[in-house]
Amino acid sequence: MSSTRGEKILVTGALGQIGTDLVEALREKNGVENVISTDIRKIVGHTAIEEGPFMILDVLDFQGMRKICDDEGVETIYHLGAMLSAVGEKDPELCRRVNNGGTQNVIDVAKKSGIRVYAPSSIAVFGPDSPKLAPQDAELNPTTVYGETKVWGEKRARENMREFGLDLRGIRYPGLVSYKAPAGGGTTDYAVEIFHAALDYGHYECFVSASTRLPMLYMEDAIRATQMLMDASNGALDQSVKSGYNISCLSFTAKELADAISDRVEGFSCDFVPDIRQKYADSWPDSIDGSVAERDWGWKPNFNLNEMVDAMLEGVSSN
Ligand code: VAH
Repeated sequence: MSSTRGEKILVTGALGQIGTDLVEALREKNGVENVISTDIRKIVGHTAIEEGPFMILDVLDFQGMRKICDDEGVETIYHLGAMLSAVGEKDPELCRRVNNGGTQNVIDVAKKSGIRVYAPSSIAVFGPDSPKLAPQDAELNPTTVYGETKVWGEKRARENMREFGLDLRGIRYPGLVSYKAPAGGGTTDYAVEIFHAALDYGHYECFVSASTRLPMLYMEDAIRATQMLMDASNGALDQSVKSGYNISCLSFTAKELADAISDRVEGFSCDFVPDIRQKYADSWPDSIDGSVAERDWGWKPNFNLNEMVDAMLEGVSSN
């Protein structure tokens, strides 16, 4: 890895909710020209395209991925290209093909060229049999296909780390709340949509119940956690969990979020009309034990619920 000029980085799924924020942060740290954003489609006017190098890349295109990495001298891949829980449940076979196939391609390209990898996992790895405060080391019996693919990815990463010395790191992201890009077909998308609805219409019909409590995190914290993990020395990390670190995060109910918005947006109202996504949310823990990540690489979140709501309302208003 380079020491001064910044790393040469490839980002898959760069136009999505996480990618939009992560590409900005990586370009600020490593230099715009060192961060190649890629996605399966183009979005005209997207910052990741307008402000630096972009290429079309399908994560299932192994040869195409390898060619870009060879031609550009890529040192690190941030692999974000995947299908999330709600869209994954609509087409389970495609979800497995994209999520597992994409991760396998990234692993195969990376281990051939000594490339480091960041590949996020998710709190969706936990199933209904997990304690509601999910420990780092738990039985992982997810009931969504998306969750299955994340368990598969963590396991494949561990196998390739043992057999080939691959350096792949990942965080079990909770629901992520951001304003720079729309959420992309997940169950936690309600926590993003509600802000736009509050400011545009003064009302939101929430697709999970008022009492639904989930682990959540403001995107600025998620990006900082990602960079802290990737900057940590490998020796500091627990090799048995580094492909899927739990991290301390927020835990709030849909009603608590709606109430916090109502306190700030005059006349805002929210109805709770659960749909099929309630089933996915109910299978996940309420909160996360992030003590191992705190021990290994010092992770603590900055934003509490009120600070997140203030930042989101300001960001949505100005964006
Ligand atoms: C989803 N945002 O809702 C994702 C997340 C915890 C779930 O990984 O599918």
